Amino acid sequence: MTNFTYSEAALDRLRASDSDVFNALMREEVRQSEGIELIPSESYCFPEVYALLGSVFNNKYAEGYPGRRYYGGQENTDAIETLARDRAKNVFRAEHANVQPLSGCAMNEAVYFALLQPGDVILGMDLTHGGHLSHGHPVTNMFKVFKYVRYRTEIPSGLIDLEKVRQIALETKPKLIICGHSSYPREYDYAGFRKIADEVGALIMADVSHMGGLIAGGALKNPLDFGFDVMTTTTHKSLRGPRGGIILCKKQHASAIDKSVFPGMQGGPHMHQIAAMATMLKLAQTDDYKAYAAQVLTNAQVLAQALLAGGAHLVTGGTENHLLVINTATGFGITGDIAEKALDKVGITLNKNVIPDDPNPPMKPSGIRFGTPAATSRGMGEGEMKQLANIMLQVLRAPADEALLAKLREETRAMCKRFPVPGIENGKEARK
Ligand code: DSN
Repeated sequence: MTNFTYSEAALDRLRASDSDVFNALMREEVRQSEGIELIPSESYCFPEVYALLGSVFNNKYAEGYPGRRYYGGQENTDAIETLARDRAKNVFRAEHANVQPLSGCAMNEAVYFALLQPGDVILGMDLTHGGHLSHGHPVTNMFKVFKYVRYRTEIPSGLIDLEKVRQIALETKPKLIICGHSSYPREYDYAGFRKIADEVGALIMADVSHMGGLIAGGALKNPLDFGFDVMTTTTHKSLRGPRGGIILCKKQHASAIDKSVFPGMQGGPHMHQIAAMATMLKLAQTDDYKAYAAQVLTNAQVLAQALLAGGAHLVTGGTENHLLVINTATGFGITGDIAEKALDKVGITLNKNVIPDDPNPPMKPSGIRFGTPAATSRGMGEGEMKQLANIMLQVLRAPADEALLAKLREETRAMCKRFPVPGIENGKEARK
């Protein structure tokens, strides 16, 4: 075995002791290698990340923060957490960084509890218009604690009307306003949101989980440059790191944020995750990374133009970031679930998605959502995006044509062979 992702000895042990899980792992490597990943919140982590996630840092308890821990033996954990915090501050031009959140929802919840009291009003984007679950959806636990109010996008433009956001803020007097989304294909007007927050005396936070890597690479605007109080980002999406979250904030919020994460929300931090974050944040400062971030946006533009030319109806008419939402119901007469399944058959993975004011239910919505970080991180460029759009259009026009789908599956497989997934280049061949 010459694969880079896991140590050979550990893998041999796994094969011997649990062939069920070993085989699932091998199948997943093949699935990821031979298909084109377009889920916009996914990407392929740097190979170095696998090395650290599979490392002895997994074994260490480290409650507390560098220099103030509750257990001994912290000389190396202190070193990596300090590196991760300093690099995060440097990459995002932040006054303070907390790198301990285990993942996205816990990260945002820690911010709410740090800055607010139960019952306070939070203004965030409606999930059915592109917002995120952790910004106050009624099914979440946070909905029982805080009072969430929502802004929406306009129909038919699909864009946020800032004056409407201002009116909601004036009426509801939020203590915190959130910019952030999971399916809004446009840049936010951070300066405009900051002005509204100032007018109503609210704190302002941006959850840039989808775009963290694009901000780090200088391809998109950084909310912290607009005086935001807090910015959160997960680390496993466009950033290409381990699963996890980072909270960046002004110095005045540092102590409240740190206490809210530990001991408020969590116990022992996942030090293997933090080690991998530290390395990811070093790699995020390279010229290669800047080129990757710029290419993610270029690829999204090329994909958008080719799909528009082929008759696709894009929500907002295009994209300014890494993601696209297509109304498949109006453009192709099929719901998003049918599109998702047909595309899956040709090796293109994306997700069905509601469109703003969707007349259809979430499991049979009117659209699909997809993006370019993963394909870009394996080296695909403009030519591949045009080819991809062409394949997608054929599938969307004839989702039940099994012979066509089988032919297109071979085309995507051939394309994937030319662009190995970082870190599992030799996986399949090596283990035959
Ligand atoms: N599940 C992620 C997304 O797809 O947007 C966010 O948590």
